[in-house]
Amino acid sequence: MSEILLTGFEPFGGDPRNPSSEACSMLDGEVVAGHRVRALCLPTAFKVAALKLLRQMARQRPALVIATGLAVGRAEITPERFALNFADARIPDNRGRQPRAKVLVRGAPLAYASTLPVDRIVARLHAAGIPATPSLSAGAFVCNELFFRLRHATETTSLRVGFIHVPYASEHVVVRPGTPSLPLAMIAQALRLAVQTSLE
Ligand code: PCA
Repeated sequence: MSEILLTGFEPFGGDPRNPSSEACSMLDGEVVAGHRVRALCLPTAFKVAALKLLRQMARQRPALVIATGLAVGRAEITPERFALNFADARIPDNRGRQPRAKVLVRGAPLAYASTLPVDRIVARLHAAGIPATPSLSAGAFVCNELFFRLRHATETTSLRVGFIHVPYASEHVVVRPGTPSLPLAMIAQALRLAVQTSLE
């Protein structure tokens, strides 16, 4: 059976949990639209995360790759439109690296568009009563870097790949009172629908 690769990140920035990897693991092993979902948790670290993802893709040869991460402060599920060839970290990553105003890949385009059907995903989530909106950019931290390297590596292929930022999970919000959040089960359902929509 062909496979879908779904990735999330380990906790970072002092937070004890990261809903992105937790929601992905909730889907691990599930069959969605005839494809087996495999979840992978990536280290929140520049370069290392992308290396691990690309290695897994070479082994697994998935039919679709959706990477996800936490965007603290966002209230909705946000499929990203563009990956930027740029890193500018406000905080160090989990290995202490903090690139400031750096080009990621010299000679590569300034940006790549997602090859996921971003607007159809958002419409599908709205139809399911899940708050969602397209986002222009994944920022300039590890999530954007992963998305950029993923797009760069697949530019000459027909593989659909993209990135979705998720809000804080309501189950974790006790750590950050007042932060916008969605229940983990809703985040997982959003990812399931995003996979389905991307395969249509
Ligand atoms: N969010 C961070 C990195 C890991 C994660 O889950 C980001 O938005 O870059």
